[in-house]
This record gives sequence, C-alpha cells and structure tokens, in this order.
Amino acid sequence: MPLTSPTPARLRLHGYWRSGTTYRVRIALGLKGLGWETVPVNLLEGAQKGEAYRRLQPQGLVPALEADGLVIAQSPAILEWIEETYPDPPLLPSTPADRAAVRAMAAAIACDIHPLHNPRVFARLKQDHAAAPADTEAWAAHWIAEGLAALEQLVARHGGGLAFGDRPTLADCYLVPQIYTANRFHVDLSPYPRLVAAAAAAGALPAVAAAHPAAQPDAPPAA
Ligand SMILES: N[C@@H](CCC(=O)N[C@@H](CS)C(=O)NCC(=O)O)C(=O)O
Repeated sequence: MPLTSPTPARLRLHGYWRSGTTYRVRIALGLKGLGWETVPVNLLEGAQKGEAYRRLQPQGLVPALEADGLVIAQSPAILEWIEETYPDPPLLPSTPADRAAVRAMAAAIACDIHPLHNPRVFARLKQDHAAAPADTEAWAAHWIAEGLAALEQLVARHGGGLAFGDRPTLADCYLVPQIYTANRFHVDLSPYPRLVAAAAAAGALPAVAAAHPAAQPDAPPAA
C-alpha cells in the first residue's frame, strides 16, 4: 500500500540558526517537503532559559516544534513525530534490522557526541574548572573525534552514497549537522572519509542545502 501523508499542519520551529539539533529538524522537514515558520531563540542572549521559551521546552534547550496545538520537545522526538505523521518519503528503511542500524547511527550522535559540546556544558567547565575557550574547544574536539571514529565504522557497514544506503534517512539528518559542528570546532576529519563523503552527498540535496545554518533568517550576514 502506498504511503500517504496528511495535509501539513502549521509548523513553527523554535530554534537557533547554528544549533545542530535545530539543523536536524530543518533537514527532516525539508526532505519531507514541508514548510515551516522559523521562530528564532537566540542562544547567545540566553533566550532558551527565559520563562516564555521554557513554557514550550522546560529544559531550556532548542529546538521545540509547534504543530497546530501540539508542542514537541527534543529533536529525536520531533524527528520521529515528523516521520510518523508524514511518512512519505520515508526517512527510515523498511526492515526492523535496517531501522535499528539507522537509529544506532542517530543515537551515537544524539546521545553520545552532541550532549558533550553544548553551551551549558562549556559554561560549567568554565565556572567549575576554569576552562578557557581553547580548553572547551579541545574538549569538544576530543568527544567529537571519538564518536566519529565509531560512526565511521557503522557507516562503512551500511553506507552507500549516504549514511545508510543511497536514500536519505534520519541518519543523514543527524550526520550533516554533526559534521558542520565538527568543522566549527576544527576537528581533523581526514580519518573519517566515509562520513565526510556521506555528509557532502546529503548536503548537496536541495532540501538539505536549504537547511544549512548560513541560509537561516536568524543567521548573521557574514555566517
Ligand atoms: N537532546 C536535546 C538537546 C538539545 C540541545 O542541547 N540544544 C542545544 C543547542 S544544539 C541548546 O539549546 N543549548 C542551550 C544551552 O546549552 O544552554 C535535543 O535533541 O533536542
């Protein structure tokens, strides 16, 4: 039976142009052919900690997605909601084993790499351990490199032109922003040629290119 998607809800994505978690959601929305309204939450000004934003996302972390009356926190939950609500085109493969492989790639980034290079983690390292900006950058680079090394093997097992096979999946939604962030922290990506190639191939897709941080309305002009 062909997959069908319902008429899109009015989608409002609260996030920040350079946030990797917001970038994930933009990629998924774009791949589904969905439009959305960007609601900027300026992380540099601490807007994510304000009362108004915490009413949507009590952790004070971006992104949050509003879909008509529904408010969804946490990018993995948002991505799964998008996939379940708008199944066409699918961003998960058809068999449980393949879906598990895609979710493992996603979790390697979402659970084990990304949380360690968050502004709130850097703030704590600075406050409690007198970490200088060079120290927090080295910290981030360490955890990113360790995580990417394992991910390179997962992608070697399953990848084609993209992270999993040759069709975009949720794994690409996570990988592209993580490679962007790795570049921000000056991580040497030469040990991860498959990841670099997969992210470049995904990034060349028009929907993914449109999700790039520099293309967002809240990005500074020189980004
Ligand atoms: N697991 C959460 C993580 C969200 C998250 O860490 N967002 C970052 C930006 S990428 C944030 O809002 N950081 C604000 C801070 O650290 O104060 C998700 O995937 O939505």
